[in-house]
Amino acid sequence: MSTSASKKRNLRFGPPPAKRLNVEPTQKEIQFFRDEGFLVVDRLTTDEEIAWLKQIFEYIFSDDHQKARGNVVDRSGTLPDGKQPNLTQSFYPEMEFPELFDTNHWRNAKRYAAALLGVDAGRITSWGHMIRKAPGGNAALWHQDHAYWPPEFDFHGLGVWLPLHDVSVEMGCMQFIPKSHKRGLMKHAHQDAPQHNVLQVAEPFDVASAVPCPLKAGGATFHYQETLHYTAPNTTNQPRLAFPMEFQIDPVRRKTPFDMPWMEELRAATGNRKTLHVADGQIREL
Ligand SMILES: O=C(O)CCC(=O)C(=O)O
Repeated sequence: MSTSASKKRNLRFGPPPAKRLNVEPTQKEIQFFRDEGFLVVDRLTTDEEIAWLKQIFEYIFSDDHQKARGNVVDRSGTLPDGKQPNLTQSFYPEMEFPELFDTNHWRNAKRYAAALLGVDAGRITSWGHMIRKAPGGNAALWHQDHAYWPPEFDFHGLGVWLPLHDVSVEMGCMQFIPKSHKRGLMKHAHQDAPQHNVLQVAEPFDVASAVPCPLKAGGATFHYQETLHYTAPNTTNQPRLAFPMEFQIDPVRRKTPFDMPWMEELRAATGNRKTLHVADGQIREL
């Protein structure tokens, strides 16, 4: 990504801090990811950059931004009247803040993604989302990311999950089922009304094998697109702020779509049959 576009803009929170951090995976980390389907990296970005990212995050979830752009979605499911959502998500912050591509976080995550996926970095694009789990916020139930993607395409990608502070199990850090990525796409079901599009896996697996991955600020986890993962309800009195990004090669159309009845239920419930793909801030219909 070019940085010149963001330099010409009037940046609300200024450019990312100048301090550079370059990290790349060791052979041992690459092998671990391929065997187990996930990886914990203690340092992907700097404390200074985390503080800068946090300002963007808090602005995106603020009432002012919500009134102006209205793009924060409630992932808490069907709430009784008047109850405030406790799990909210905002998609594609990089479209409004392309300076997110000028960060240590993005450069390092992309370098890791290319090595872990075993593809040239030039073939990889990315998109992000931000998830705010307020105190009392729900669990993200066990799922594979691939279950959210259109059945008509093959994907090869991973998620990198960056919390904007230290994160514990009780706050909702990531947890993974080792080797679950080797099971391929598993059956999923809607946890709530299909239009809310909140999925959980609907096949047996060994939940006792789950590996919780608490992190210090600046660290991140990586998981393959078919790795089962979960975050617990936030039982602390602090909101949990996470900035996950997906790194993928271009989707490839399949001869026969995957069997994903939950996707048909979503399409029927919303009437939306478009398959949109976001790649480095550019949106296109597949
Ligand atoms: O942040 C969360 O609670 C869930 C995140 C997640 O499922 C993901 O990034 O793939």
